[in-house]
Amino acid sequence: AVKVAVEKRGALIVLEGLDRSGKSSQCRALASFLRERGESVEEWRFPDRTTAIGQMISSYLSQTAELDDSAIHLLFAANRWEKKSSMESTLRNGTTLLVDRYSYSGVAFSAAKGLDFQWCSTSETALPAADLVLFLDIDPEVAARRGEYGLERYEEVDFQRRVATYYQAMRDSTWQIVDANQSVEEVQEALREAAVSVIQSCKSGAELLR
Ligand code: DGP
Ligand code: NA
Ligand code: NA
Repeated sequence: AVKVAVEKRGALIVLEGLDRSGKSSQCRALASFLRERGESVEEWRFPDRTTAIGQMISSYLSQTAELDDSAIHLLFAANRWEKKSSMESTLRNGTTLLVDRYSYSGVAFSAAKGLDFQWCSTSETALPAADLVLFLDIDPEVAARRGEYGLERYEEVDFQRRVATYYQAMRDSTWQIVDANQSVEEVQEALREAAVSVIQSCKSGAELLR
């Protein structure tokens, strides 16, 4: 591990996991908890379906549009790139970003379709780096039994299993693996501890271990 000195700023905290791992509701609960502690926090999510690119992605996901695998990969990436400067200025202003999915989804979901892993990673290079990745680890079979599964593209057990193997390949020291088979409260508790600690490090400009 190398030490990286950081300027004082908000933390970039990413939540990742398979579909129906509980990310979105955990993200919301974590944001409220942090705000109650007086932290400045924004909740973001990718894909951001509100932009022009995001609307194309949304049609693709709801299966009303077909797109070449590489083309949709690049659109997902572009949807992150179009937010790059806004992410950077928010973090510089001392606000923490809680982001529901990021580049790791970009690589894992596209590689699971059979696209080259390295090629998939290239479009993510030089986007702001996450300070902490909270990975909600759930068995694809368990996730599949949760509500609404199967309505969107990708929500299929064998595919999700492949996504999980690519997630596994990207784990590094910024990752915290949280067992998402635990109760909602236990999962939240684990997320809170990790988030508070990384926010503190970023705020103080302390050296982060990488
Ligand atoms: P969500 O809005 O979090 O339910 O995500 C929508 C779906 O899109 C979900 O199955 C994960 C997938 N996804 C998210 N980001 C990317 C990406 O960058 N590339 C690809 N191929 N799929 C993604
Ligand atoms: Na989904
Ligand atoms: Na979600």
